[in-house]
Amino acid sequence: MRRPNVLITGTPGVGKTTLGKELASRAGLSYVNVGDLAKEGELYEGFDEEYDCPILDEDRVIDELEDRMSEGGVIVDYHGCDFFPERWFHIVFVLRTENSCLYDRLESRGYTGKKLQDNIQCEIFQTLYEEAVLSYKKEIVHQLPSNTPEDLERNLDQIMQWIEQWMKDNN
Ligand code: DAT
Repeated sequence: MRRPNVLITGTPGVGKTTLGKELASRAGLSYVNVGDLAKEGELYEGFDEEYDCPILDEDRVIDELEDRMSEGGVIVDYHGCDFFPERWFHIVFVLRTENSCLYDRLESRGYTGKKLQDNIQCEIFQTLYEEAVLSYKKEIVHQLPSNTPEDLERNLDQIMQWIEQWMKDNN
């Protein structure tokens, strides 16, 4: 049976992991957190002193995932989306969170100073949404509000419906 690949992207803290894991469990799809994958496989190509974080080796991430993606049925979670092959994804969701809400989430994650401010700006400037519409066909890119537990449930229901319909149409 063919199954779709779903990309969940957005600024850190918008709720990608929370949504992605629950969606994978409800839909019976597999879940890949690209940040964790990189950490486990040390898929890095240097260190960014300014942001105090390792630099992702995008080519190795792609090599690592290629076989799984071509099988289908994978939910990918990452705060970036322009380096994945466009053909991988059948649908792209960009989660969006209001600034004050995102600020609280990132602060409680221990973000401070420049890192905190840069992530808030990233959300204000819709950086990930713009990256998504430049990288994928506009028709497959959808923004979803991710502020409250009610938003989470609504997003889960909507994506589940989309997945079920996709499976009917493609099998
Ligand atoms: P991300 O993977 O985008 O970095 P996360 O899933 O780790 O984000 O969520 C960050 C925090 O926000 C975490 O404490 C769970 C909470 N959260 C996620 N989605 C939410 C929602 N729709 N409503 C309220 N809190 C949410």
